[in-house]
Amino acid sequence: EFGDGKGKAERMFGLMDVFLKNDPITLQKDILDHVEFTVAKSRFNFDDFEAYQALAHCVRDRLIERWHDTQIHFSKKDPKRLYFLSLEFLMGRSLSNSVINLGIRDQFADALSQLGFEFEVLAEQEGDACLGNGGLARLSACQMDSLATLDYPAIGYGLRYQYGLFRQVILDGFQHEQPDYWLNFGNPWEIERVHITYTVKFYGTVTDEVLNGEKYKVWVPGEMVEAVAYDNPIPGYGTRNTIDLRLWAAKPSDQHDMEAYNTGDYVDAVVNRQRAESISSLLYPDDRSYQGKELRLKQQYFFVSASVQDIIRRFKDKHKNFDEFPEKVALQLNDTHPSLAIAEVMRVLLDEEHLGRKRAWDIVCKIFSFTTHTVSTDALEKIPVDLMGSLLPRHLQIIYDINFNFMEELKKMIGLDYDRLARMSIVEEGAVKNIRMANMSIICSHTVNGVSRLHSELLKTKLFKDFYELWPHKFHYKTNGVTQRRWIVVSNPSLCALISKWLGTEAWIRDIDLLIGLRAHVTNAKLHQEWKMVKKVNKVRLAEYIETMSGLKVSLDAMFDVQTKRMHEYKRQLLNILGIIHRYDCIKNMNKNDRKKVVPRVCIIGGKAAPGYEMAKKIIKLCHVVGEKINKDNDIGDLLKLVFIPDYNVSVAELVIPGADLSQHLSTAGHEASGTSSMKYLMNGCLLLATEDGSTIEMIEEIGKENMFLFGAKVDETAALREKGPALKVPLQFLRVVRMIRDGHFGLKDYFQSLCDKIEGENDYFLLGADFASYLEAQAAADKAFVDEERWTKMSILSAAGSGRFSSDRTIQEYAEKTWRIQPCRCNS
Ligand code: Z16
Repeated sequence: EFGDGKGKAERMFGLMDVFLKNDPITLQKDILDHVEFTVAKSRFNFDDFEAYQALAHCVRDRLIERWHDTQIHFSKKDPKRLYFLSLEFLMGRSLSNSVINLGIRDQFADALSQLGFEFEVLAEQEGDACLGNGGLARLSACQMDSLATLDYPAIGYGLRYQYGLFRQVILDGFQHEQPDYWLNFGNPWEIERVHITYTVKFYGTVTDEVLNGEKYKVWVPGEMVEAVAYDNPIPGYGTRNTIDLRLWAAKPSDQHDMEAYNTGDYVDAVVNRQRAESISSLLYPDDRSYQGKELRLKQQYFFVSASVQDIIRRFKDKHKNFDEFPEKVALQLNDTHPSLAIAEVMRVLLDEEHLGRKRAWDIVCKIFSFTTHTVSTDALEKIPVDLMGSLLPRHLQIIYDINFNFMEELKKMIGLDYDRLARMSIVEEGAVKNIRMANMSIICSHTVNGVSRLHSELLKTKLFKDFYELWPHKFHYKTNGVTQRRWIVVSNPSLCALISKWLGTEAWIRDIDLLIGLRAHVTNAKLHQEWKMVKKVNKVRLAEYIETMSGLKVSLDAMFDVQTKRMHEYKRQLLNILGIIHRYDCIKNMNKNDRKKVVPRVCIIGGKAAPGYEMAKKIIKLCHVVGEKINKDNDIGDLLKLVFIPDYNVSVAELVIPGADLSQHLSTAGHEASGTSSMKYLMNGCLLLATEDGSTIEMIEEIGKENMFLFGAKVDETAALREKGPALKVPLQFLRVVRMIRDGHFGLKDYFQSLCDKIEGENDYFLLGADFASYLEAQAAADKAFVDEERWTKMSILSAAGSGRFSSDRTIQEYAEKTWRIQPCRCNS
């Protein structure tokens, strides 16, 4: 890794000028060289996309340079490393983020303008890397940015899907899914490592063997697949540190099925080999339901096995035995998706390293930490035992073994409470036996983290109560955060400049606590003026996008009221739509004079529904039919518009969030583990209309109730409301609005009946009826505040100023100090 000997290194340094240069002349030359030699176009004739490609490669060179320095530095220092295991990373675009973090955005912009190109225009050429579903996946991406920026020696591991999350296309108001074959145009942000490969085994049988008088298990696999590493450099901001996100792709193994070759059917054998690639072919688009699919389990094990081999190889490069393993390795499980890593580490230590059960178990217990992202039992992953036994026979044995020992220990501690024993067992008994991945993760991790304080309380009192009572010390929380680099600096350059100007420093980009400094100027008229200008600029940008996308012209004087997130019943997009119908109905019934007092609104909704989630898809269709009716109603004009933004993803979010005046976070209390979109809106000075759920509760502490529009039942009130059932008082307006849908006011009468059934009477599990009156009050309060421009601007400034706690830098620092126990390792060269 270090080259061979001093002489060679010296000769190398003599040849190059140490670092790549970033003056405009060098950059222009480098870009043109990439046009000619990488993109293979004439330097006198290339279009925007080709310019983007050349530019991207130019940035890539600089990333690789720092990446090397960082890896060599880490390798020399051999610090304890964090291995962040996640099946999903929602990275979005890389160009702007990279040049900003490298600190060379302006130099590139200059160089490009001299070549006749505009940086912004080229940046728009890049497609999103959508290797994840939603909040959980974007959280991983934000956390990678913070890990790099804070100089932590960390590596992310995941899967290099060939198809990212489906593209959402709306046809006649219905969602259709299209495959996202995102690698079609090449991916300059990854480095293929043809020599970093590991063999991953599946199926087969386990036999007993004796070695030096000791009995060992030997797994004879039935199938082998090769994992190839693709490294994605993640640059930190204000540091040379550039860390690695290593994604694995499946390739046929040479050992795959030698049998087939011997039978003589060469063509069939080669075609069959190719099927190995299907393991990393696609991302599952359901964000919280598990169907016990074999391919999904294969994906989980594939990426876990390759990562664990890589981790152990790296450790063994520097250490003679496993004594120091727990002092050098921290493994973070992002939800239960990578939790097979527990059984895999156990298997390697037992069957391959022959450490013996006690030592292996001792190591496992010291290295894993687990973060859970859900509040609902239904969302907890379960793997049918039969499936596990056929795909991973040795792992099933190990899991049974861990469970047996745990059950024995547990009996000693709690006695023969069979109900509780059954609840805590890793194995769920029943018609189909299942492995409960969450139970395994809790039992084998030293720490279990929730993603907000409320979430953690719910874990302790409900979801994992039995475990909390047994091991209270294991349970913690690290409230989620998002990175201000992407969510302010990249996506909202005007706000970024304004903040730096008023704080007199750019240091807040690394040290978010400084944002509080804005409070000192909260009544300053000049700041108000500039703040409103920034919002205007972003609203113009969003309005233009809406117009090109839907042909709809929207008024910039209207309040831009936005709800963007995955479509889910618990997130209650339906409540939003019912509120819009109510507003429409009210305006229709007003006289001219009253209409003058109406605050004009542009309601914007965006989000994908899981392809198999009927109700979520109906909500999308409802949004479209209601929007159609309202937007075509000339009598209403600019007073109300409803827009659905199709294919909501990271790059669309970067455009929508800065342009929002108000954002809605409507989950029924107790259902959103944290919520992270609210943090992005908050940082961008957007006001929040929200229930007291997830991380919103902590926002109240930072921003103050008086600067937010809160509504709805609190978490400890929901159970009583549900119990009331039919006796629950629901406002007349609610019944009226639901009736309008039922009666076919917006068409598709029959299609929407089932949707209406779900929110009426006892079926209204998510309490839309119960919260409706309070929701309308909060909306009215928002209208009132919006009319008072000065008050609104003040609230907006205070929202951004108080958002510091919700930076992923804070989250990561807490994880590093309290859970992973890792130290920064800054590369200065
Ligand atoms: C997901 O994005 C989340 C939870 C989950 O079980 C599965 C997926 Cl794909 C979300 C939570 O819903 C959200 O509250 C939280 O902020 C986010 O994970 C990150 O923790």
